[in-house]
Amino acid sequence: NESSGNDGSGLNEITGIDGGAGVMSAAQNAIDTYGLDLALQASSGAAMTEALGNAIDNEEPIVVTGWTPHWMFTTYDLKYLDDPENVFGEEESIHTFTRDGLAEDAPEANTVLDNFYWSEDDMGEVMLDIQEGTDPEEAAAKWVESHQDQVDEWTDGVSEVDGDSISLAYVSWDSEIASTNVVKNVLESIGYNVEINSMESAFMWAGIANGEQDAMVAGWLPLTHQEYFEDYEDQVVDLGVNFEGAKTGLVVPEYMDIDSIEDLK
Ligand code: PBE
Repeated sequence: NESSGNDGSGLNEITGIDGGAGVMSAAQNAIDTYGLDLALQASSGAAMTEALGNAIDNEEPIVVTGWTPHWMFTTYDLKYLDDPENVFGEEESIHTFTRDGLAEDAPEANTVLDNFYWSEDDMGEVMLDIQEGTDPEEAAAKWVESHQDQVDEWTDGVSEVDGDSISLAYVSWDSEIASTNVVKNVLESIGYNVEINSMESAFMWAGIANGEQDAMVAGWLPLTHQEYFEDYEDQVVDLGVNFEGAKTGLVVPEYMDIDSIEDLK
């Protein structure tokens, strides 16, 4: 019967995302640390959520590399598996980074990037809208329009520019699609010509470090992007936290009869 594997016994893989994601290194660590007989399957954020949706439709067992903020916790009944060995770390923050020199070259953008800060509800609103089919640019515009007071604080005292170019690097994770599009919209509202460039995690970090990209709002610290951060620490500018209370881990549907990563052994 279909649900017989919901104690985890029938599982042979962890459904992962893109290989460069920090949560993938952490998942591999979990496999090693807990001695799990599971293969870590790389794919993409979109393929992972599709597999999750399909499994839930059939009440089948599945374990995915998950993170918060993410719309999947709004759409589905899910739980993080306990992580007694603390492989996935504690709550994290998302930081904004720029290339060296952006503050001098584009002080107006730098101020907005520095001021950018929002909550789980804020990001959740944009993510869910995109998930329900709204184009990311349009979802961002809608959010900005309905949170004008908050956005005004990010642009407070900033003068307009005349079509100066700025590039934002990001990875196509649902959370970062949302944040990057919102920041793009706000920078455009003060006159910037903004290009957003989707790429793999390693290129995002390297692009900021070598100055090919101006900024990103997708640095997960202290753990998820620790290795990237250590590689590039001296070549990037950390503008600080734009989101608090982020988290990563192994996630399963609520109907599964397991509560801990140890139960996957
Ligand atoms: N994530 C979402 C990323 C950071 C943002 C958790 C998938 C990662 O694992 O690198």
